[in-house]
Parts: sequence; structure tokens; C-alpha cells
Amino acid sequence: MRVQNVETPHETGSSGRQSAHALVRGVQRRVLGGCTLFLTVLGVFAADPRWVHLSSKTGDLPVPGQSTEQTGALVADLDRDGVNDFVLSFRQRAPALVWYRRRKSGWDRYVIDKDYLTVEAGGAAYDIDGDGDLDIVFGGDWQSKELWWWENPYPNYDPSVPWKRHLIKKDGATQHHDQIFGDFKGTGKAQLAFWNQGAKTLFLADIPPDPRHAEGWPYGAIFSGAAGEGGALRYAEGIAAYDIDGDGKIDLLAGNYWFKHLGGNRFQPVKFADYGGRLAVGKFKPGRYPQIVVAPGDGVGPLTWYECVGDPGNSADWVGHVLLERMVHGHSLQVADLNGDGHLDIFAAEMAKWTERRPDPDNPNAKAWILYGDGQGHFRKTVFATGIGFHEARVADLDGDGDLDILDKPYNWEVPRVDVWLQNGTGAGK
Ligand SMILES: [Ca+2]
Ligand SMILES: [Ca+2]
Ligand SMILES: [Ca+2]
Ligand SMILES: [Ca+2]
Repeated sequence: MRVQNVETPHETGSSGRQSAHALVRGVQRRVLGGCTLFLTVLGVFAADPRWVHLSSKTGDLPVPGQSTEQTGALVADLDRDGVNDFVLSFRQRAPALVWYRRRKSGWDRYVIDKDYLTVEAGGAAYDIDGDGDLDIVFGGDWQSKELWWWENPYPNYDPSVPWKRHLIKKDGATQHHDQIFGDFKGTGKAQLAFWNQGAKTLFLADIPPDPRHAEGWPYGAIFSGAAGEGGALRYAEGIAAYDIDGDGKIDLLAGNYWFKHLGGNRFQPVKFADYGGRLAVGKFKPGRYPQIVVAPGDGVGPLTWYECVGDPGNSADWVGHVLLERMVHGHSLQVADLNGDGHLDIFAAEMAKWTERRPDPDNPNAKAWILYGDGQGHFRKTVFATGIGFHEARVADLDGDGDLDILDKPYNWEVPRVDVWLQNGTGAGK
């Protein structure tokens, strides 16, 4: 793969910036040059969305809990009323998981797991036990060898009764940052793919026939080794699912690879980028294949999108385009048509704080961007927010009025805290 870059890095004295430059220089080795990054159009755009900002800090939503390390956020319609709800995960203090149930107006907070667990960022939702409601998965962090799922008790949501927690994995190495469900083996039933950073391994687990009574799930490695970490990126992370080669079968992506299924439990890893991170996939321009967006999650580096210019199974045929030269802990990355113009857009945002011991923010001017796509592979960059810490932000319709909203729970910036930006407020009649 190679990367096109349009901006020359500006040197400064900060170590973080130097780290970013190391990454950019790394990808610049493959620079083709002369590419125009952002289509600069002097013309009239459709009005950008108006955002109504709600926060637990101003009493608009219940406070998440007492934990000052908020790790995961997951959007799903848990109560099957057709409107999304969301789950937040924690470590440092109990409870381990809460969910926010969308009401006609506002949210009610319920505890899913009242215990103390060291939950890592990530999370996935799927009807694991096949009873019609979405169950949820989260994994343990560097202190835990465990990966869990929680059984949705629909329709009985008693705030005093937690959901039943089950073990998927209880031994091996620690840290499980990112999971996703998909039928990657083409069996007709989804499997669970998960990173295990302590083992530097990507695993694929089969849902057992009777998951409520299983002691654990059978799982096997499908990839081990480096997957896009290095430079300022601490470990391989990021996971996504999309039909990358257009053969009609869903493919798994993780780190800086996508994985073509060869049969059984065998997959062919195809490197599409030098560096991995948060991953998102979508079609940003016409053509047979989708494109892949990479943001530096727990590290510093560029925001880049990669397109296939030949054979998606050939690493050399993936070409990168740098969208933002430098993101600082760009742990939020979402692809969606935010403004509803029919073209996919990119939401990307930085953390403001991650160091536990320092009281002040590491990155006080943290930025969030929306890059509006034109459907032809060009983007118009806009700043969504400055000075707000984002971590695992999600783009979804959170109030059920048909337009896309934004969910943010910072990791340890001004915590405990959760924020929602509703697009144009909540529509009339909803
Ligand atoms: Ca719901
Ligand atoms: Ca279920
Ligand atoms: Ca759009
Ligand atoms: Ca909405």
C-alpha cells in the first residue's frame, strides 16, 4: 500500500507532535504527491446540521456512575421498541455496566452489572441466545483474562435486578480491546471476533449451542503478531466487518489487515495500511470496492482513508490518502451519512485526557471533526468541537426521529460524564 499526503508537517517541540511526524514520515515514504486532499469548493453547501448539546453535567442525562475511567460505549435497541438505547462500561469503580433506555424524551439509567470489573473499551451486541433480544459482550482490560456476555432480560427490566453475566473466555492472556459479530466463516450463524492484546492475537469464537449454560466458548486464533502498532501506537486495536472484495461475503478487518476467508477456520491476512488503529469502512466514491478509514486510537498519528486501485487481495493495490495529518488519541471514528445528503461522511475525534495521575487534560484543545463526503472521494473538513474529550463516540439515531446524533462519554476527562448531540433537536411528533 502507499499513501498520498498533501500537507507538510510543521515541526514543533512537543513529543506528541514528533511522534505524529514519525508516523506521517513513515507513510510519506510511499507518497505519490500532487494529490488534492480536500475538494475546495467555493459555492453553496446544503446547511450543515444544527446540533443540540445535552450533557449529564447540565442534568440533561443521568450521571453514568462513580467511575472515573469510562471505557466503552455501545448503541443498540435493547428493549425492542424501535429506538436505540446505549450501554456504557467502566473500570476503577463499580458498576461495571449501565444502559440508558430512551424514553419519549430523555433517558433512564439502569444497571446491567453492579459488580466491579475492569472492563476494556470495545463491546458488541448480538442475539446470542436466540430469544429475539440483543445481548451484549465486553472484555476485560490489561488486568483481566476474561471476556463476558450479558443476557438481556427483555421484557423484564427491574432497575434492582442486574442482567446475568456469562463467561466467554476466562484464561489465556489479558486485555480485550474490540469485538465484533459477523458470519466470517459463512456458516449461516455469526461468530464473535475479538482482539486479545496480551496475546497479540485475533481470535474467532463460535457461539455454543446452549450459550446460557456453556462454561465458555470454543475459540481459535486466526492471526497473531504485529497488526499496525508501533510508532506512537501502543498496541494493535480496531475491528470492523464489511465485504471488502465484493464477493458477497462479509469480511473481517482488524488492525491494518483485512482477512479473506479461505475455508474452515483459515483466513488470509491482507495488509492494507502501514498503521492500524480505529477502523471504519464505507463507500466514499463509485467503484466496486469499499474504502477503509483508519484513525490512531490509543496513540498519535494521521487520519487516513485507503482505497483499492486493483486487486483488494494485493497489499500493493491499497493507496492511502491522509485526511488529517495529526490526531492525538483519535479514539472515536465513525462512518455515516451525518447530514443525510446521500453521501457518507466521517466523524473523528480526539481524547482530551488519558493520563490517570495528572489532574489537568493531556490534550486540552482536543478536537472533533466531521468530514463531509461528496460521494466522489472528496471531503469537506469541519470542526465539530474543540476542548471536549471524546472516547468511543458513536454516531446513531439516539432519539428515534430519523436523523443521526452523536454520543460521547469521555474516558477520564471531566468524568463521570456522558454527552449527546441531537441533530436539529428531536423532530416534531417524536
Ligand atoms: Ca429502545
Ligand atoms: Ca437474546
Ligand atoms: Ca453526507
Ligand atoms: Ca436523531
